Amino acid sequence: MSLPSTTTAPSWTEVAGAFPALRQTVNGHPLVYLDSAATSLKPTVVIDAVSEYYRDYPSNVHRSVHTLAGRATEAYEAARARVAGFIGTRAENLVFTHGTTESVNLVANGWARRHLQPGDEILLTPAEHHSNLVPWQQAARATGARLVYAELSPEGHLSMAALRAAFTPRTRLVTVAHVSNVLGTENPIRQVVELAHRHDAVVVVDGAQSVPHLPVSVTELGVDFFAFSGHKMCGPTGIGALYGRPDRLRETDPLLFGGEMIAEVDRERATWADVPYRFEGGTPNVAGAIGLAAAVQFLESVGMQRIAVHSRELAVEAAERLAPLPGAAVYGSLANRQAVVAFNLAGVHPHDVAQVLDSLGIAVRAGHHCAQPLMATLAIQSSARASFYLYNTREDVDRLVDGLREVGRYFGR
Ligand code: 7TS
Repeated sequence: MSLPSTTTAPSWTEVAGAFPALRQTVNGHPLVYLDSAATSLKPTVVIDAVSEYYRDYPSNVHRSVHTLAGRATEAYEAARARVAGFIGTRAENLVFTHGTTESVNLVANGWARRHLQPGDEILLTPAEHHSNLVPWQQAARATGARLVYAELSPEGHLSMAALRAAFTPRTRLVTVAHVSNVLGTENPIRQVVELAHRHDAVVVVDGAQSVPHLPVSVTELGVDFFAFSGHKMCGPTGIGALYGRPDRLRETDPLLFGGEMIAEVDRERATWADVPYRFEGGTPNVAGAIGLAAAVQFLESVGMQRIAVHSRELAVEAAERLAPLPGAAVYGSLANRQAVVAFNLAGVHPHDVAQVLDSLGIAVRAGHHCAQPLMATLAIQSSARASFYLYNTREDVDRLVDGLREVGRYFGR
């Protein structure tokens, strides 16, 4: 179903009805999808926008003059403008990438390797997703820079005091997740930026878990770079973006060299196209960009403020109801919690938790969540994780809690 084109926001029942994947049973039960932090479901409007491109105007962009190519180019650039507007910036500051991982790699390779010197420091936290950690390890190795960690507070929050204490005259770059994919904590990015800029350090924010859930303005946050993924915000896989402040993008080297990203090429050398095109070497993911723009339009029609409140309420309710279950440990505190609840049941491996829940039609993730340093900090190997989004309901929380009671019975707890 596409959403009604009224000016009033759709009800949550109408929203859930827009996601065809929810119209199925899994292992004999209606699907409860609680793995949106890994990837979200896709609404019909997104699937249709992608199909329409492939069906009606499947052309390359920025080259041929024929009508279909013109339409594809127009749609691709309109998508850039819409996605940029969604995060509070202009099209020329938005680079399409294949997702957060590529966006961070672009900054780590193109900016950090060019600007960091031996002994410079990259400041980050132990809660980073591997995609916002390993690229910095590599950049540090290549430049002789060092990684410095600001330890988390006892509740698992980014501690501004610890961050402040970790700054030295050599701190050149600070990188943190906007929202942790394990703890669900929203970090105070504005304060981080204020502190970092006072020390002339560049701020790179991993927005993979924030852009899907919160109204975000990169301009208001004042960040230098901001990375996010389309597939976690109702868009297709294989598309995402990097925002860069115009001056920062101009001092960043491209990651991919070849077609599309050049101005002129002779036998010996080449010059680069303008920002942001110089960062999009090769044929881009045209369908992905068009699908992501449809996702943004969909999210805007529901309202980001409403989505933020909705998924936070469900996560907080889940956390509050899980905590008293026998042997339950819920990670992270309720304060600042966004849509994610990571937990363990004593004596039950999280994979077993996920398996039993799956047998009841409930999809959760189990594992280290690509955050092994955080697992080590929490002194656990892995956890189960339920993550909520705009199509989830109170009944889904009931089903999760009932499912976990069943897990407890199954394992004799
Ligand atoms: N950063 C954070 C905070 C993430 O949660 C993820 C993906 C990434 C970066 C990487 O995004 P990608 O689109 O480039 O893969 N997180 C998860 C997760 O929590 N479960 O599966 C993927």
